[in-house]
Amino acid sequence: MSHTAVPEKKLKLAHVHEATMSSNGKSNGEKDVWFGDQPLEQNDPVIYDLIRKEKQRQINGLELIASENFTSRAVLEALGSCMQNKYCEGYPGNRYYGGTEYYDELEIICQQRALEVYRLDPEKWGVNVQPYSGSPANFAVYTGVVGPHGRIMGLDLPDGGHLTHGFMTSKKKISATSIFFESMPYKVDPVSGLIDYDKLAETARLFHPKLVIAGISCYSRNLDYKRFREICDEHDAFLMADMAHVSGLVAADVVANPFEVCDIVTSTTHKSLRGPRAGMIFYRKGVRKVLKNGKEEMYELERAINDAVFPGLQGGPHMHAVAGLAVALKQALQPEFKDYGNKVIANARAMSKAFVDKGYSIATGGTDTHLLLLDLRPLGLDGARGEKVLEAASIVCNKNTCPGDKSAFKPGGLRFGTPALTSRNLTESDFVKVVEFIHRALEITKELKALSGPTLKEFKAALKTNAEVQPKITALREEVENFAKQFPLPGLDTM
Ligand code: DSN
Repeated sequence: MSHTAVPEKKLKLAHVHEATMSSNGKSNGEKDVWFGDQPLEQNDPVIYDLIRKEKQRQINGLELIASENFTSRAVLEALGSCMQNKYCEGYPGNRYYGGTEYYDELEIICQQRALEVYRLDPEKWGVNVQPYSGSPANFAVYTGVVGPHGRIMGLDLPDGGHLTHGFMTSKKKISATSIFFESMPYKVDPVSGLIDYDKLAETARLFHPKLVIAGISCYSRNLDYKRFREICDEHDAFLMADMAHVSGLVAADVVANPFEVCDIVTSTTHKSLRGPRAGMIFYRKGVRKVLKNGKEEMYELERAINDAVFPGLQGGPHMHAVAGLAVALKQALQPEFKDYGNKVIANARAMSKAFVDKGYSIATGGTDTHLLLLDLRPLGLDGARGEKVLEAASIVCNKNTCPGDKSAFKPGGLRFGTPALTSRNLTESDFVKVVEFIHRALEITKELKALSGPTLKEFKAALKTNAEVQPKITALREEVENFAKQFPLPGLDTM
């Protein structure tokens, strides 16, 4: 509907609304049918109240999900801006709708900042900042570069890979990336927990992948990108890094850098990068290699990837997210961001050491990054029970498979990450205290497991009703919340 079709009365109401509102939020006399200027609190108290409660939960709790973070007030303001109102199909200078002048400028600034953050030469690298998030970004790369039923190899999900790296089980192709592309996973060594690169090389010699994914969802060690490169080169395959988890750490230059040897790098932007929920795809440009006859083979990724994002898979980009991303990238260019990256890793190491000091087992023995995987199997516990008790104590993390686990549905461990709490300025000694809280919750988990029936359902029911553990959980939650409240949350003044 064109705006001329909107009844004039409605448009007028949007303008006169403030003047005609009484203190109880009702309009004086005229029936308010448009609500254009009404604050959320008045316009939709139900949703307002849910947001208020969620904000309180974020303030009171200890957020340890490795893929989450607290973005800044400036990013939240950009996300909540009028930039969300506009359709912008196409790319800068070539849009399908009018009125996109400022969006072209915005998208170009965002692209420039993205290249600058990762110290990339614009002659050799390009970037698409339109993907809605990491999963669409990965799917766009496979669509544009690999093609239908082309062969991909990614780290298996139970071994720390991501759904979109081709996940399937023996019974079902679960991710669309294993339905529309032919997927062959590689794995970690079940004892060391480290990626088994020799086995990956051996399997690749049989499978001949078109693209190998170096990326993780739960793996705490630096990836050996050079080894991945060697494996790809044997098959003339593309090497794609999915740096979603570590994109902030790569920006801060405190972990292994995928850009040195990869052809393509995808990412989300809301994890360690601390931006809005969105995605990016970086691709190489120029000469790919010099052939034996001296001719140059060029990269042809730019067109393939851009076309796959739009019009291949997406419609209008979410330009408010692009605005938020541009803001986050500017923040990532500041010297303070390097400091943040160093602290994220120092805090993860402090957490890992504190667990080991208490006799716990950490997959791979420690961490080089922002996350660690606590193996609960030696204690006779599992991730699902641990996660539930921690949640009851306002400590938020997620159950995760450990090396050697047979199924993603019965995970033996818990994944913890430090990006979010580092954004609240917790230091290494604070994280040692956090480990103390987690230890107490796991002691309660052991006790409750012995008292409840054998199933998870019985355990969950007992968690709500058991008279012996209830007071312990309540006391722990109070301590956790009092501790958490000392650390201000970024963006607190925005809704
Ligand atoms: N859910 C994210 C993670 O935790 O790794 C990735 O999509």
